[in-house]
Amino acid sequence: MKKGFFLVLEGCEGSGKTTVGQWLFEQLTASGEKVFYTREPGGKESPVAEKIRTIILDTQNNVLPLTEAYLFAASRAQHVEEVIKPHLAKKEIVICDRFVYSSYAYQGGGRQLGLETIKRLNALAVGDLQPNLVLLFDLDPALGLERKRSHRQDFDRLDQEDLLFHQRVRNAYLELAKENNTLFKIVDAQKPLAEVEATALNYLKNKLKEANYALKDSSY
Ligand code: Z5A
Repeated sequence: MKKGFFLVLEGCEGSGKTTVGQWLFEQLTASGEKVFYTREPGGKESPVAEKIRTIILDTQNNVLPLTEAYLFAASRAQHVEEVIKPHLAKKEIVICDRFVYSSYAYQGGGRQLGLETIKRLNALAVGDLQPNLVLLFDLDPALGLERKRSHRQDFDRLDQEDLLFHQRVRNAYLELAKENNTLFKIVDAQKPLAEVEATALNYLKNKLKEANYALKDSSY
């Protein structure tokens, strides 16, 4: 059973979720909370999941859509059991940069394998693990790709997809958020970074309270 607090960050390329996630990690850690930061595909403390990540993202690999979906799910199955659940059992706040909703949006929407197929394929990998909160950093993919290109030279297999693919991903995310509006909170990622961070922190604080999570610093 989950005892900690499970926060998931989702969004299209360059939406800023990693930047904001790291900032949230620092804020919480500075106020004395025990926080664990990880990401998918792969995951901190999971060599097997990391090996699967390299297969998925390698631009030299011709990975077919269904194979790709299984690889993401396989990496997740390892990450959930080996990393996420044990940290939650220690009552920590787990921040996960991408989770199963990325598969719903990228493989279900982007690759057009369909949401139901991807849900079925991930059911065993995720089991009964449910996040307390999903922050969706929403941004026009054209802008996100531009942000990414201005800061990085290396692009993985999925980054290299065309704009239409990324627009399908965004639409799938927005549809998920609409259907699960108590779990998802949408953050406008086009706003200046300080504003995005403040909005994300505010949503997180409210959910921590709602979940009766025992914060070390009760004034937080
Ligand atoms: N994938 C999948 O298909 N299915 C799955 O199930 C899973 C993943 C789990 C993983 O790539 C790829 O796998 C990903 C989805 C797919 N692929 N694509 N395409 P990754 O792990 O290497 O990286 P990522 O998760 O895609 O991260 P990202 O999109 O590259 O970045 P981000 O976390 O969204 O953004 P960032 O790095 O925090 O920010 C990007 C830049 O923008 C950076 O220079 C910031 O300083 C800047 N930034 C951030 N916020 C702002 C604001 N508000 N204003 C201006 N500039 C900003």
